[in-house]
Amino acid sequence: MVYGFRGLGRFSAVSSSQEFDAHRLRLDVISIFPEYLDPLRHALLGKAIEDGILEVGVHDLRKWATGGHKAVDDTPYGGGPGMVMKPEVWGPALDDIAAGHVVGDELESASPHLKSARHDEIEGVEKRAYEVEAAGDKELPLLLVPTPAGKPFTQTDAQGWSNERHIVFACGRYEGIDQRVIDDAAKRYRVREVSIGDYVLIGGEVAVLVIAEAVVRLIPGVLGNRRSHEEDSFSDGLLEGPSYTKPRSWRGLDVPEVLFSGNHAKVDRWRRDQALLRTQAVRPELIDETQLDAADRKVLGLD
Ligand code: 6GU
Repeated sequence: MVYGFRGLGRFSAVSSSQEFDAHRLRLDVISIFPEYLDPLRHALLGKAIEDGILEVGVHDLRKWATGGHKAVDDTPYGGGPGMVMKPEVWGPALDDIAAGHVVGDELESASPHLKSARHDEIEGVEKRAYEVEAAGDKELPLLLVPTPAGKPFTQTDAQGWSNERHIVFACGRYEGIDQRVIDDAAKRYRVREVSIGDYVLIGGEVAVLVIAEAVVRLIPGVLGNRRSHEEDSFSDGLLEGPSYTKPRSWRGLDVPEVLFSGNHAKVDRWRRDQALLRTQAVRPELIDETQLDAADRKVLGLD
């Protein structure tokens, strides 16, 4: 694993508890391919880390493997192809991370300029475990288990999870994780098995990147402009229509005239029409779930 930085990175000796309280969301990810999670340090998520809104810990499952071969999987009972991830490895990993007994592997922003001294590099400072702050004490952390057999992940989930304080992702590979791990984890977590769509990935890592980005961008302060999520596709149950910028004419293609009218009501109506028509063409099933008024129905050619 090559991270720019390990240990309790952002915390200085003098202000560690203060900075700890400032973060909005702690994400821990357990995976046998921790380097797959490097993109969490980039762009929007890296900025959220830098701003102290987000903390990310990535953990190599193999650290909890025992025995000479450090095996994390075994053959399935009942036969069949593939391998199943072992409960004796996952159980202690999830126990340790729920209890905050894991130090290190925190991801820093990929941006180099804010590097401060490592907490455990400062003289006289003991390495210490991640601690759950007051607000999160009573609520169990949320355990998300990406699997194609899970409940479909939606924008509504992203909105709800953006208010969480501690989310742990358990990335399975191969044919999955022994089901008893998920059942047992319910003692220490609120557990959700989630799918990001009707197709099969090799493992949960890419799903974690998808879910983390969808969740973190909704945390107040991560995106500057509040309206930019109110108008997101799905926020009103419709897909967003087209957008345009300068120049007004490009390669013989003109920006629709209405956008220069200066009439906000007319522009809003046009945008709604475009959203309705695009949704009807691309995702007709979403129209059935949308509140339509007489003007909407007319545009769609209903009635
Ligand atoms: Cl969340 N995980 C895996 N492994 N495959 C998937 C998925 C998740 N969602 C769709 N396919």
